[in-house]
Amino acid sequence: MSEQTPSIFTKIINREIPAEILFENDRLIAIRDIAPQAPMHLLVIPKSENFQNVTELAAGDPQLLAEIVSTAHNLATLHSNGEYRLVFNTGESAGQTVFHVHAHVLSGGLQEHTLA
Ligand code: IU
Repeated sequence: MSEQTPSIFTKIINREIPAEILFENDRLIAIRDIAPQAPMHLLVIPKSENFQNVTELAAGDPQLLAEIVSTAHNLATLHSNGEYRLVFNTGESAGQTVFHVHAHVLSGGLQEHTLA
């Protein structure tokens, strides 16, 4: 998938594309990944389209990055055993397909090499 505006995630936030939404506040949304790579595979997504990847997010809004981590913890506690892997694919060669920053939150019976 190439870059697009609005992004696929903005369309989900705007309810133009369906998704299973597990959490939402004014700054973030969390959905189930449609192609799960683990028994629990969620995406935590800032609503802002200002950041394409985690490097930009960490530099531009570190508090929002911290909120992603606490949201991942809370959802892994609610929907799994509280232990989780957090993955930010950054760049096409690293597997990033949607250039609207998002964290993969994987939990429960992970495969050794699962990188989302
Ligand atoms: P990536 O890190 O940019 O490759 O992650 C994009 C993810 O978005 C990928 O795991 C897809 O399965 C997922 N996804 C989704 O959950 N719902 C959608 O409608 C679309 C992609 I399109």
